[in-house]
Amino acid sequence: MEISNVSMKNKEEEVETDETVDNILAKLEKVKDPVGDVYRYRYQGFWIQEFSIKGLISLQTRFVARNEDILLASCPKSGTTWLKSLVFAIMKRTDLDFKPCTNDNNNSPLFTTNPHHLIPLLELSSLPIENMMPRIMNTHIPYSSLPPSIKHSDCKIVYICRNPLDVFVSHWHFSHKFFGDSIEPRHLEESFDMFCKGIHAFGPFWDHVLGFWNASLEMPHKILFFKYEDLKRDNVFFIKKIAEFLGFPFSAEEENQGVPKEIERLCSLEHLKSLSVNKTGKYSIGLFELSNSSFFRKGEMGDWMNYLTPQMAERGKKLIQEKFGQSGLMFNF
Ligand code: PAP
Repeated sequence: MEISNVSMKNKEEEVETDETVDNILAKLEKVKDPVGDVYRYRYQGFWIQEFSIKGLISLQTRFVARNEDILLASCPKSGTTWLKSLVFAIMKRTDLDFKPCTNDNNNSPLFTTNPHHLIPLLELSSLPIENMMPRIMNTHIPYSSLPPSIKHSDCKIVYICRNPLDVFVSHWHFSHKFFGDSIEPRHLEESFDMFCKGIHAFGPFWDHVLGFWNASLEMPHKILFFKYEDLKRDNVFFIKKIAEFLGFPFSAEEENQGVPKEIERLCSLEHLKSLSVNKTGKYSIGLFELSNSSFFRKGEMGDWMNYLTPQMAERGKKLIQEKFGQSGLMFNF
């Protein structure tokens, strides 16, 4: 494909590359979302919006992972913001300027910066933060489409997944933030129908999750896979597990000082949500600008019960059983 030499091209030729991407898009199957003026394109087996496909193509051709890199991966609305804050706090905990600390001594950047600004979304910026050591980045790109250097280097991947029905409901609310009053009740049913057909942000959900799940079974040293629900049930246990997996375990002294507990508090939904940066700040996604507050809502397990009809829930559960039944991965309802 012409795009493969993109990094060596001059500015004029890069315009040509953009056109080539547009040519690729023009050939893809696309479906309009029931909510807002959004199209999803089927690219390499997954339903992705235009700006993310452009970012993904650019990544696949330009990005070179390093052995010490850390990649946080997820299907949107599975706990990405939480994971970003936790991994940032874990990895920066010994740096004096970044120490987690409590409100009495609030020198962690998490007090003043939204986690999405601390850890870039690769397909959006295509750039890790170079002066951050190790480089920590995040992606919603499915496992099968990751740049080869991520798969073949020693770079570590931490994947978070969540009950699919809660993911759907969380995404539904997120769409509200974008399109507000233009949403009608029938859109919930239409959106759910599409979700069940696999047409969802970086869907099919089950293919996204199973891609990383299966890879984590093959390469447990490279991919740490866990659930939002488990993280909620025992946050400190997983904070320690993540630290260990990333090669930066807590010392006995740190444990005695209660550092993992401090990180739990710092990164809790209640705490992050209460910070002025997350109440008033802005974040850009593609052509949209949204408030940082859109990333913090309820964070409850089973919130789907408040929105899905019994028929919708039944259909969802059946589908999940069908898609995940053989995998060994279970979701509780
Ligand atoms: P993203 O993929 O667009 O970055 P993501 O952070 O994965 O979004 O999902 C947002 C969900 O995580 C929201 O869930 P809800 O809609 O069911 O409430 C949000 O409330 C939840 N969330 C954000 N931060 C935290 C946190 N620190 N702890 C627990 N849940 C959180």
